[in-house]
Amino acid sequence: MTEIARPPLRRVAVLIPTYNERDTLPVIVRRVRELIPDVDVVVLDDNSPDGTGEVADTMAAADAQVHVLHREGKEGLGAAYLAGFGWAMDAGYDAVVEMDADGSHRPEHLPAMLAAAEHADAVIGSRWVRGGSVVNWPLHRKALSVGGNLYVKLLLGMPVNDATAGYRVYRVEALRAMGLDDVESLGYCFQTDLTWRAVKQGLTVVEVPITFVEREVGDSKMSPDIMKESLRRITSWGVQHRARQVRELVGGTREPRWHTL
Ligand SMILES: Nc1nc2c(ncn2[C@@H]2O[C@H](COP(=O)(O)OP(=O)(O)OP(=O)(O)O)[C@@H](O)[C@H]2O)c(=O)[nH]1
Ligand SMILES: [Mg+2]
Repeated sequence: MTEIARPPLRRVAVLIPTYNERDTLPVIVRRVRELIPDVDVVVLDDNSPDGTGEVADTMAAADAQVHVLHREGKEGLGAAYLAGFGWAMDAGYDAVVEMDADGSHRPEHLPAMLAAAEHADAVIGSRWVRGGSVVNWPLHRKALSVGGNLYVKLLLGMPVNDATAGYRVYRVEALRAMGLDDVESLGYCFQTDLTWRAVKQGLTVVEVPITFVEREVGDSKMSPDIMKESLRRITSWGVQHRARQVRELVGGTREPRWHTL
């Protein structure tokens, strides 16, 4: 069980990873800045061929609270976020927010999520708790998300309903406690990976209901490889976790560290 101090959140950075989001990015940045003027925005661009990086530079030149991290090429969501976390820690932020560029993560939910983060180490904007919902998702996307979360729960037994969600707040002290040096997850599996690390550390993870709205413009970056990576890694963590539980049960050393199924 890791107890970390939770001073009031003063400096918050909203991290927005982008790959070919030149049409969506200006809209989301403007909405964040208008709705929650105190928070800063950091765009994490993987050298998008469509010129998203230059669009971000133009916004940063006009607004001192908008920053851009230019990365060399497409290395996946996980790598972009790890770079963003490091940048935000060095710059002295108290917390970071993970937010997609495509409008799926509505800034209107952020005040409630930040309020929850005053008393939590990590906050997940959750589609699958009471009050949460998804708008404009075809049935197969819903099935994938519900099925994926069910699989995560069965294997890892985490008390989290939307472990794959990408709209989050982390206190920087929580990120430090989670030990992110050996994170290998590249794609969206990164989200489950970090949830698992937070739960294993005994950190307080809170879910706040959100309405997730499917993107209307731009292309999805979801791919079969990203899904395969999730399946492979989650299965491997689950097998290790369940084997450890069996060993503890047989050896009589089991201690209830967190609620498990
Ligand atoms: N920097 C960076 N950003 C990425 C990468 N892959 C995806 N993203 C960004 O991560 C966010 C989520 O990606 P989406 O394509 O919207 O994924 P999704 O929400 O699962 O798919 P849709 O439902 O179709 O929108 C977007 O802001 C993307 O631009 C990457 O390799 N590098
Ligand atoms: Mg999306």
